Amino acid sequence: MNRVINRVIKTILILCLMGFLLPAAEGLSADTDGDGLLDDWEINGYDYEGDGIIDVDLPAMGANPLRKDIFVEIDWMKATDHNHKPDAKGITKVINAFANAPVSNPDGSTGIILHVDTGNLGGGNSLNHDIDLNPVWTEFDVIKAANFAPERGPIFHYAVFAHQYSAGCSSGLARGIPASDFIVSLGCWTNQVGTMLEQAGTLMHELGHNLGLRHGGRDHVNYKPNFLSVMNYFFQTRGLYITDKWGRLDYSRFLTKDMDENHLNEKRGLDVSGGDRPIRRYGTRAFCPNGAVQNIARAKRYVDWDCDLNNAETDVSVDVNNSLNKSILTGLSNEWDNIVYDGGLIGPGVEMQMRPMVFIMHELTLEEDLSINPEPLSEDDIMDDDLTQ
Ligand SMILES: [Ca+2]
Ligand SMILES: [Ca+2]
Ligand SMILES: [Ca+2]
Ligand SMILES: [Ca+2]
Ligand SMILES: [Zn+2]
Ligand SMILES: [Zn+2]
Repeated sequence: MNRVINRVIKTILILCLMGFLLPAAEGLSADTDGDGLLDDWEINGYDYEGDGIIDVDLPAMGANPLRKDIFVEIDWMKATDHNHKPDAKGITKVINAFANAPVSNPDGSTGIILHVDTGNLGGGNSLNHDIDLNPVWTEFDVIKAANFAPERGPIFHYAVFAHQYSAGCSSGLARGIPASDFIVSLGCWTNQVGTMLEQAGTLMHELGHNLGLRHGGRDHVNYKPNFLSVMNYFFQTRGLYITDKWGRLDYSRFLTKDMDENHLNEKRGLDVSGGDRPIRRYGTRAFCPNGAVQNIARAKRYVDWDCDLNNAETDVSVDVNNSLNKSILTGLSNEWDNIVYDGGLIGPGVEMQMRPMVFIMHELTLEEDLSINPEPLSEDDIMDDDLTQ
């Protein structure tokens, strides 16, 4: 009884500190920061069965009721000669990408706190090696049932770093858009586990699908030069290009204008609403008319879209995303603003109101990755500082 009273008093105190005028009972079902995790869970912890015992101690894990938090548990397969445990540096890169997100919080801060549990929060662990998850979600669910605490369901995304699935060389798979389960499967990539950057980019790509993001922003159109995001296959395994280096992990944060492939003005480059400043150090990538990928060091102006060594033409026509037709490639507002925090099992009352989900038919394969990235990156090509804007 004392514990319950203490909890109520603590809640009231915190809600008062938060400036709430609502009665505590209403405050308890609120989600002030809009991250899908109720204020009550973030302040008191999450009580799965409603028996007064906290099952997921969110405050101890660093949750903040006034800042957006996303929790991910990762388990990984371990073989005798290789280990799919994600590189800690890659995890840090993804955490930094979310911390730098242009997303505002009720406490006046910006950014999203990404909590990745590879054992540090008591959940992540190694798994027996299975060379092929097949049928993929059937085998995934067997692993999940044995390695993921059900009381974490409304809080944590669950990820398995696996070898391969469905007898193919696909880099990963999210359960849907949005969802709360995903797989990273780089068994066909470098050393059977992928490089740090391949792992980090694919982790952020698949998590992005769980958070409602698509390959082309609002649509599924891939390889748009005006979509600077790890959701674009151009940037999944090497990150964005900025200040002459690869490796910036981000979802699109730019107000890029539409590109009309029938009428491209090379002088304008990547047109961004409000001027060049936000993209002044960014490059991009595009397909040339001969099907080769060109890397463009500075995308803000004078981009030779048709690859004829003249970058100042004002009306050229090129299928820059190699979709085999020429169309208008829609630009995007801040993709970070479109994040869906309560996809899949995340959040309260999920049985009653599961969000509609789109299934993903195809993900980046090794063959497709090699077709756009025939040469591996050297260490010199990759940035070492995450935070340089
Ligand atoms: Ca919340
Ligand atoms: Ca929060
Ligand atoms: Ca686990
Ligand atoms: Ca040209
Ligand atoms: Zn393996
Ligand atoms: Zn994808």
